[in-house]
Amino acid sequence: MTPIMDKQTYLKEYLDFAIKLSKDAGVIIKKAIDKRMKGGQANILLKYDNPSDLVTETDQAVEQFIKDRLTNTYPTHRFIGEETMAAGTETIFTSEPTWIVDPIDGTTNFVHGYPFVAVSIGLTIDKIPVLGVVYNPLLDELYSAAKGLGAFLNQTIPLPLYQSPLIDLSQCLIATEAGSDRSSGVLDKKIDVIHTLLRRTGGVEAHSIRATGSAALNMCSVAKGCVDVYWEVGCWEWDVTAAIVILQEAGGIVVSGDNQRDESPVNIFSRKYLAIRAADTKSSQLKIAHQMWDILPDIDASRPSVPGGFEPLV
Ligand code: 2AM
Ligand code: CA
Repeated sequence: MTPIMDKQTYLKEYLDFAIKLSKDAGVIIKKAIDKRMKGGQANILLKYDNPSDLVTETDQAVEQFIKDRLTNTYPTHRFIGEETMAAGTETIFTSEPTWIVDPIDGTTNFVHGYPFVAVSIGLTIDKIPVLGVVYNPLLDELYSAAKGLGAFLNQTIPLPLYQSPLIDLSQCLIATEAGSDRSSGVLDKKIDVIHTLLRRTGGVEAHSIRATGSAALNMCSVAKGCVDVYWEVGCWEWDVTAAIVILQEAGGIVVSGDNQRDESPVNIFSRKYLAIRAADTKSSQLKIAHQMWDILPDIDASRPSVPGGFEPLV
């Protein structure tokens, strides 16, 4: 970054770089899936010895590929990545430009060939998410955004695709996930929420529930406007940072997915996310958030502390 460049010019440079990087990473992911679907092995490992939390050698290879290119191109920038953290590196968050990367979001889908798999590349500057690229190489769908530059599908189609008033939670299509923490203290509460959302008697009787298996792609569906609400507890900053920028640039909001009723933009490290699609008024988005908060329980999703702390988005 040269000092004479204005903010939007260097964001555009970073965005072009991240789009190219996501596509090159997508080629590796696609090749690995094609090989697997022809009988090849995925070499599945269990993360943290958890049979519901899978990682493959492709996750690790793609993260290394992305990290190497980032380090070569922007040696002063910082990096937070899922597999790097899983290997024991401490997450340190500073005001420096920080790339937050999930090489494969939707690893369980990758293992099964279910086509909701994405590489997710986000960037924070001054601790604020400012850029996001989410690329699904199986469906060849690329979502991208940078702060102030808008959000796009496949670089040319402005998001959201669909827009209509947000009326009431009962008229919403809501994405959520089982997640990889299957302890009863977590899973039972999530299932209770889904039951309340669907149930007629004493419940919300919302239009329905969806789950793609990828936090990034769930949030991009909200950015598209084909899903109204996405709630998840348990995923991580690399699953959502890129998609948060895409959704915000598409007119949506992301607030905390716990029951504290905090209307400010979510802490990316909180592991609890509630995303609401674009609507004609902010108050209609907040109405839906409060309707969700009315039914959300307190679910434990603790994490190691993040040195450097967190400052809210603006
Ligand atoms: P992954 O495919 O990179 O593991 C599914 O709920 C989505 O959340 C996926 O995006 C998955 O990412 C992510 N995820 C990772 N760990 C999770 C956890 N402990 N609970 C819930 N979701 C998690
Ligand atoms: Ca992942």
